[in-house]
Amino acid sequence: MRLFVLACLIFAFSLPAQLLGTFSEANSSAALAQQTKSDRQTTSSSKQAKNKNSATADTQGDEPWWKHEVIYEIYPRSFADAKNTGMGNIKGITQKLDYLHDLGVGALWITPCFPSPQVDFGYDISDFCNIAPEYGTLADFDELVKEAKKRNIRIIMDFVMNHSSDKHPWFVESRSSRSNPKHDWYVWKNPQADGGVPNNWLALFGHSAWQMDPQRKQFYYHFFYPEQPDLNWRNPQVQKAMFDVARFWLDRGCAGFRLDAINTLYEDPNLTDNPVMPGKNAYGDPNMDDINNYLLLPDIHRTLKDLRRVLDTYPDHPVLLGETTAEQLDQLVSMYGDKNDEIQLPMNFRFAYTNKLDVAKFRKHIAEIDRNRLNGWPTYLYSNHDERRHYDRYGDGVNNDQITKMLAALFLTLRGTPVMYYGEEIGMANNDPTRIEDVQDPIGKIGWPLQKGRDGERTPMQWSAADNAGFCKVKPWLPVGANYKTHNVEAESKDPNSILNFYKALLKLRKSNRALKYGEHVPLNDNDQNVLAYMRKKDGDAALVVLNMTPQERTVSVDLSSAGVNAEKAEVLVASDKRIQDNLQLAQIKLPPFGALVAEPVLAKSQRQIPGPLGENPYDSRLSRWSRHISKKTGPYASKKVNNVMIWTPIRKRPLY
Ligand SMILES: [Ca+2]
Repeated sequence: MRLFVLACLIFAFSLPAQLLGTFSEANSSAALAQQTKSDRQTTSSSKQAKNKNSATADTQGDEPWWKHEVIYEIYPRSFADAKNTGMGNIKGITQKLDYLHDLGVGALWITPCFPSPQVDFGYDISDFCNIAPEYGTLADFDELVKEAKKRNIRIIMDFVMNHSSDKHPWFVESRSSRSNPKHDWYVWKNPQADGGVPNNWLALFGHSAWQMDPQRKQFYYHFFYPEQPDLNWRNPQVQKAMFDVARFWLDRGCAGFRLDAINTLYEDPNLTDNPVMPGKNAYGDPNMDDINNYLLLPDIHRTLKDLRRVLDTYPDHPVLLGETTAEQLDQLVSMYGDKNDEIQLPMNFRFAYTNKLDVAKFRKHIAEIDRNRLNGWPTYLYSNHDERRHYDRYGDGVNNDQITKMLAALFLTLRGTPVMYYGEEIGMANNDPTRIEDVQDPIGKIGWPLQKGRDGERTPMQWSAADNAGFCKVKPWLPVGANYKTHNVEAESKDPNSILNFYKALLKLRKSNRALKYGEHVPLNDNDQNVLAYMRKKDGDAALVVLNMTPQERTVSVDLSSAGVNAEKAEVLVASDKRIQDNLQLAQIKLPPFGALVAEPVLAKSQRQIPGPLGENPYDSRLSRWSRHISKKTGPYASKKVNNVMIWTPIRKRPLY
């Protein structure tokens, strides 16, 4: 996705008058833009235009796309319904590509839309190489890839490696006898002497992880539902068959995979019992430490390296985005691979699990992953189809919009790749069922009322204030969120202060601003428990981010000199609130409650520009006007009289450090 703000064409016929000023008042494009700005929007656009120009000169343009594009997760059942069936489909996504392009995201991760009995809403797959009829056809998928590519948007598919549906032909064959060619494609074990289950392992969705098959008179293992038998990854034929699945989608133009539940791929071959902990879980089972079947066994790294080698044979840097819910930092970091040869983007769930605006905690999470021992690229997210929407998780019920904006400013300005969840850009809230009979998600049915399931975060995208939020005209598969009248794409597109337009401004800025794109992360004000501040800096450019995580107005002082930046002022790049004024004094930045500011530190006006060598007169006598051509090539000029002769010099911006 490459949505650039139009560059400001400032070299109009008024330019000569500007150039005839004194040396120190010579005009750079930024200065001209400053003179014409009338409001925050103008400031933002001008700065982005300036930054776009500097991005043009990037020398790091060969970096893989996934370092700089934002990934947007789509739950296809709920995103867009092109057929008015009450549930979303592939054609619906294609129809919304212009919206996604305008938003500024660069890749779509689409959760499973493969043929499936829908026991686990698509994560029980009965054909890995097809599209489910309710979502469309392979032709629809090809059309989506083609149309997305036109808009510089890539498609990432969900890859469920751990298991298939029990209706998949592989499992049907495997369970048919103990001697068929696929008898060892799943994890089969004999009962214990008393007929009991092989060990005490529990399924994530409740009760024993072992299911007796009456035909084979053996148990098969399932980490999730019994309808989702685990594949046996110790069988090389399984690996080959699954890597062929990966090639199938890569050959169709898929830009990579999100690896579902990758931690569950291998189990302890000795079937060691898990330690039992005190108390019971939401399903009434004993609490357990799943160390022997939810463990990053060494085998996983061999498989991931092999998979990465498959991807690396394709052009344009296909990516692996991992559902890596490791509790220990080092487990997470290990997923990059010891030579960065496994998952490029292991998702860091620490933001998703932080439900408090705790400045110290955020600071710690960022530092840990930003300086990880393998120098792996950080990946951040707040919400997804399994996690409650962060609009509610962090919201205080009063300032949810401001809090959502502030959190957006955080993960869209960090060094790393953010993964958005559809609808977060308009402030969609959870809409949890209130009666068990309304629950669609099976875990909500099993675990009610302690576990209400994941329906609440999977409600239809809110496109407008029309019935069913403009998603469809029939009853949608889940009721739309309660705030759809105010929080929808149509309404927020028209409101310059909406969450949506704030996301758009940040998404544009992070592409064009060199410091945000390439800069190192420099934490600031380490002891502040109320305001999170940091800087991104790169080769003379810097961007400052200041986030008020409290409901009180805060005034902070930011000293950049320890990071080698001597600026005393800053200009707003993007701000969450109109009350945040430009021309900021770094010693006294005032932020409203939950205010968010992204600013560019600037030198004092008299220090901003330095003269270059004596230059030619940019006045083009052949054209009898000030040549835009020359000015564009050489930059702005300044003039001064020496011995009554006008001398012209190109000027350039003095680096901040
Ligand atoms: Ca497994």
